[in-house]
Amino acid sequence: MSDLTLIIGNKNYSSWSLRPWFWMKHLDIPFKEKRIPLFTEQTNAQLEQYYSNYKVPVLLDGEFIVWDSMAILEYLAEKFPQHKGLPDYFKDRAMARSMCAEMHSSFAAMRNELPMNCRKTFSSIKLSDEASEDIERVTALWRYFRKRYMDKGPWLFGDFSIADAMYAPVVLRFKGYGIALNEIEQEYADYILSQKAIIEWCESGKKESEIILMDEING
Ligand SMILES: N[C@@H](CCC(=O)N[C@@H](CS)C(=O)NCC(=O)O)C(=O)O
Repeated sequence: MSDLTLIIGNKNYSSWSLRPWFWMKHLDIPFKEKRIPLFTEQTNAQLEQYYSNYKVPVLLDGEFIVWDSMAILEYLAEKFPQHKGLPDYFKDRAMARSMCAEMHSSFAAMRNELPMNCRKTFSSIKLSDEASEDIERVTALWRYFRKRYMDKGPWLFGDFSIADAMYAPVVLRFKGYGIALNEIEQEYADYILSQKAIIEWCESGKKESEIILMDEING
């Protein structure tokens, strides 16, 4: 019997929180959820106890604390080995790790200019060259891996993996800002958007009333 609690930020805005939340919901891993609205006067005091440098997401497994979305996903994959986090073959696993690491360490312009905001939809948006290059790179990655693993299943590496959880928030960014995608990437994005867990997350996000001004972009 596990005693998992996932500490998340605002569902409307917190793209990093969505990664492990999507993983757990999609795989029916039971957990409690504790939402801490970000950038309020109380946020730091509420997050201090988790040793996460005042950031979400944080996973509590009983008294045990894991922070950082990627570390949480890896922890969950090890705790529940029936839900494989990464592909079986070691070279496929290496590629999935490359892709996750790139998501974790790159795409600053895309993140800044397209903050996740489930409430907003834009038909188009003016982007810097850097953000456009980030988008091209992400879509090239999706295209490459979808083509490569197309016959194994609908996810990036055929089966659902940590890579899909890592990139799901990007799908919401692209949808929200009306980023045009080619057929293969659009098919992947639509598949993510059709997932029950993603729909549930977005519905909850839209109902939240907090406004984080720096994440509110005017088209
Ligand atoms: N690398 C961390 C980043 C976590 C992160 O920056 N979370 C944002 C929310 S999406 C946060 O907590 N921001 C609050 C702050 O920076 O004070 C992860 O993947 O979990």
